[in-house]
Order: sequence, then C-alpha cells, then structure tokens
Amino acid sequence: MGIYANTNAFHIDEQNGDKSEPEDLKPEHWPRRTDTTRRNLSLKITFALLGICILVSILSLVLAVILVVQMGEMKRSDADLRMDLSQWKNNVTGNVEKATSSLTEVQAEIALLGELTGNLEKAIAQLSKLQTEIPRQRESVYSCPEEWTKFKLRCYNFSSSLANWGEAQRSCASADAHLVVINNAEEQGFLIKTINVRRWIGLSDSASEGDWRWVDGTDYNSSVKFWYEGEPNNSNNAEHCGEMFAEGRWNDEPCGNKQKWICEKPACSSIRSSCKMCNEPASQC
Ligand SMILES: [Ca+2]
Ligand SMILES: [Ca+2]
Repeated sequence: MGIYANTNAFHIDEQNGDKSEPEDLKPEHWPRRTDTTRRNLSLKITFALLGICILVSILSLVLAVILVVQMGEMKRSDADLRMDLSQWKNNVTGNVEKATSSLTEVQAEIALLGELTGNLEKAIAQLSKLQTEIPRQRESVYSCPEEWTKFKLRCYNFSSSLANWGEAQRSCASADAHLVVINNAEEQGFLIKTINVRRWIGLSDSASEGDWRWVDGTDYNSSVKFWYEGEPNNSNNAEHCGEMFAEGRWNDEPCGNKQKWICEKPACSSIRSSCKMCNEPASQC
C-alpha cells in the first residue's frame, strides 16, 4: 500500500506540475524499501528451503521404502539361495553316496574277477599238467608180455632164431602179432636203436611184382618209406620180401632166405577187464 500510495503521490505531484522528487524516492526512504525486499527474499528463501526440506524428506522416504523393499527381496533371495544351496548340497551328497556305493560294488566285482582269474589260471596250469601227464599215465597202464619191448602203445619182439619170411610171419601170428609194420619215423627210429642185424619186416610184393603191401593192410603208397638207395631192385627178379638192414634202411630180399625178424602187436591195457595183462589175445585188448 505504501508503494502504491507513493506512486499515486508521485502522479498527483506530476499532474500538479510539481517536478520535485517523490518523498519515498528520496534517499532517506531507501532503508525502508530494502527491508521489504529483504523480507520478501527471506520469505522466498524460507519457502525454498522448506520446499527443499519437503522434497528431501519425500526422497528420503522413497529411498527408505525402496531400501526396505530391496532388503526384503534380498532376504527372500538369500533364503531362496540358502534353500537352493541346501538342495544342491543334498543332491551332491546323495550322488556322492551313490557313486561311493557303485565304486564299492565295482571294487568287489574286480576283486571277484581277480579271484576267478587266479582260479582259472590255476585250472589252466593243472589242465596243462594233466595234458602232459595223461599220455604218460595212459602209457603206464599199457604193458607188454615178457620178452616183448614196449614202445608207445605197441609191443615188439626181436627173434633170436632164423626163419624165412613166411615162417617168420607165421611165428608172429602164433603170438597174435604180425611182422612189424613201420608207420612213422618215430617207430623207425626206435627200431634202428634196437636192432643190430638185418631182420624181416612185414612188407612184400609176392602177390604182384612192384605192388608192395604191408601185412596188416596199412596203405603202402601213403605211408612213410625208408628204402635203401636203389632199393627195392628185385635183384635177379627174385626179391619179393622186405627186410631192414642193421643200420635201418630197407631192402627187398628173396623170401626164402633165413634170417631174424621183428614181430609187432598192440600193448595191453591193465584197466580193461577183458584183457588180463595180455594173457588174452591182443586183438581183444
Ligand atoms: Ca607199426
Ligand atoms: Ca633188393
């Protein structure tokens, strides 16, 4: 009101032609105007501060609310994490227990397998031993009559008397044997070690020249042969019976010559009831 009053006064004075300076514009009135401005400024500052305080309070409240909400969420998250961790721990523990159990079973199976392997190796060793033992045991239960020599499962008799080839074959037959038939190199080797004079063997081509036959029917063509070099030569067209030289090789010789001979027959088994230590004919053994 003071300001407007001073303004009106100024206009009245101006209309009145009073060109003098308004009273309120005079320096003596200046402090009064400054106080008003200061009050207004102070008021504005107060309102501004008040507004700022309110704003800060609101912001603080909002922040507090957000913080509380976040803390709640963090608590829930923490609880969830703890629960997940607990479940994971339980799962891991369960899996570890299962793995431990499986490992124990596998270890037991490996131990059992090792034991079985050991037993199998022992069985194989025993079987191998039996494989070498059985032939020896088998041979041990076979025997030959007195004055007969056993080789493998056969019996051999080396005559001390002399006879032609036919007489020699009949002599062997009387002992249920035949003139020796040489089936393999082993048998040939055994005979070489045993004889020291020429002897008849069970080979002849009397029926047909050149058609050599073994007395027991063994196939001549597919059998081993140990003829002396150049034999059989059917010398003088008169050699139809086979003999073994003292050194082992074979020769064809006139069948009527008298010389020693070799008989052969199977060995007898002592475990067969039908054959009592070769007291019965060897054909029944
Ligand atoms: Ca033989
Ligand atoms: Ca000859």
